[in-house]
Amino acid sequence: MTIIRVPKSWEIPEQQVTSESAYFNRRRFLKTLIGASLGASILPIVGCEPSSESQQALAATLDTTSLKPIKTNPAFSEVDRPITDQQLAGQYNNFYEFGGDKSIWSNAQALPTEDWKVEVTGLVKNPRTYDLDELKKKFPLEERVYRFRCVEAWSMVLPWIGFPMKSLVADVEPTAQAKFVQFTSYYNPKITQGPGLHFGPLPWPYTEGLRLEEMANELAFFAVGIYGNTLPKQHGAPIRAVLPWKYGFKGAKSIVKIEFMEAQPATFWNTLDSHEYGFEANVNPNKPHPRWSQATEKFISKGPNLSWEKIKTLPYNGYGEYVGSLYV
Ligand SMILES: Nc1nc2c(c(=O)[nH]1)N[C@H]1C(S)=C(S)[C@@H](COP(=O)(O)O)O[C@H]1N2
Ligand SMILES: [Mo]
Repeated sequence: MTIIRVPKSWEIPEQQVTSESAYFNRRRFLKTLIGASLGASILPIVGCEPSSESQQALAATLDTTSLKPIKTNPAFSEVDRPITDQQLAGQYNNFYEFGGDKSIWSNAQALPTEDWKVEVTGLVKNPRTYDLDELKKKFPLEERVYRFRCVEAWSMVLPWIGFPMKSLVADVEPTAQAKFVQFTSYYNPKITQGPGLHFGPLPWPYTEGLRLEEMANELAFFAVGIYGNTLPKQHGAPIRAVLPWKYGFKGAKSIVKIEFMEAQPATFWNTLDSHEYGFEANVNPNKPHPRWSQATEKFISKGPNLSWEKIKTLPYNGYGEYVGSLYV
């Protein structure tokens, strides 16, 4: 007999199977269908509260090293919406190297983050490999509260800790030929299991990219922390990209390599489906995704239990004054 797994009520449901996740969670989708028809009658109703065991397990993954005291950049100390609850943000993740459903937070604990190194290479005057402590010492850390908008029309507000990408750009000095940058995420098929079900090969490792002027913009940020602590693994420890005017998939997690290039680099989602995931991927309420509108988003507003609030999506996710001039 097949074991039907009905999501516990405290688990955050997939709001819909849209294409970013559709590549991966067909099996889950099928299970959900079966669950919907059979589950209610044959399985006990699960209580409304998370089991204290999983709640504790989640809390333990969020209990990383404190980075306090940390100064908040006054230009980014708040937005027009409240900061998302830490426990919600720490369990509602996308990190497809660790699966396609919402147990990623747990699976991602297998990521080995000790002795992390980031190789900076390509068209730069000073190519070099930084270890993480060096990066943190060299570039003063600050906190920034940013809106975060996934291409699948949900959003949060997150308090990142890190440093502007432009500081690293200045340190390595791209040459005149450098026009683009590519970020590569950690990938080891022995550790990152990857999603179980997919029709074809996936273009691992996860890569993303920017134009050099985008990277040098004030907003572009490398995060090494969140909520006052070092990054939990599920958020892309120990260093990930945060680009608040772009859809969330542009923010590569667990970066091991940064390469400066002349031509536009290949990226994970763009390689899978260039029609649905453009390279630029700026948040734009007037440009629908081929299969859904981007005019509104579901803001994950309260915690620790999930509650969605439907709000209007802002051009450039509300950051037009910083980045609008890059796109005229
Ligand atoms: N390496 C890697 N980076 C990734 C992803 C991924 O699957 N792998 N998912 C992206 C997507 S689709 C989103 S919405 C954000 C989610 O970040 P969060 O889980 O910290 O909220 O990470 C982005 N970075
Ligand atoms: Mo996303």
